[in-house]
Amino acid sequence: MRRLLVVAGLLVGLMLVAAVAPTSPDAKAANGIKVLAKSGWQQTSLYVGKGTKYKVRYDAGDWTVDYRNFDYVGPQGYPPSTDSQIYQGCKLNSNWPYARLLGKVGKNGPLFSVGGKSFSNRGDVRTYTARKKGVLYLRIHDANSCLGDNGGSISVSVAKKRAGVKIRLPLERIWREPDSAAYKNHCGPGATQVALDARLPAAQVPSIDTLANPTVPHRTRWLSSFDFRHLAT
Ligand SMILES: [Ca+2]
Repeated sequence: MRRLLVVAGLLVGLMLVAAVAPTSPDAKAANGIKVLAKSGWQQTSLYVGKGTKYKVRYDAGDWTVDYRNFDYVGPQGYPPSTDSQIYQGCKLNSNWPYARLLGKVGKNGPLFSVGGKSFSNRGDVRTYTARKKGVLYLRIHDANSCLGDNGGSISVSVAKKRAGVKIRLPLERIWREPDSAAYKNHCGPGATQVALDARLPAAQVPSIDTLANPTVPHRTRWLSSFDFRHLAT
């Protein structure tokens, strides 16, 4: 009998573990945004609130601030040896090289450098926290009056991070289960909700829709260890 209870307990724990997930990765994502070298500030579809975390990923492309005289480069812009050969009168900020990918949040938001050492290879991602609310704009580092001889484009993806499910777990912070198919959650979000309901105040039990959210990772995978600490508020 005791053994049965232990097994039942493990199963319930498993369903719970397998189905509640922390935060869904991206609530909203926009892929394939093409930032043109010949245009100034270009509005993206990403609107962020103050304090919102969002990320930008370099997908493809290169550009130049002078197609007749200078190479095409990625969002990091020109290396100092090249940058120093370019007439300096078209810079928005002398600290950054030409052809650097720049961003701002809101029409009058402060400029920031997106491209750089950590944002120069395809697939590179940079994460930001918005200091104020607004739409994300992107552009090449080259003044508006100097865009005529530019060429190329940089493609990026932008995504906002969702706040996610926040619950306070009264007991364990980490649950460990055998790494076995026997512990996979076959019961679905309803069973998970029941298991959560047994150990949390009603107000903290996530809805079935939340639990069934297909963007939530680990939902159907069996757990060798699942860390709940990042769920705790
Ligand atoms: Ca130019």
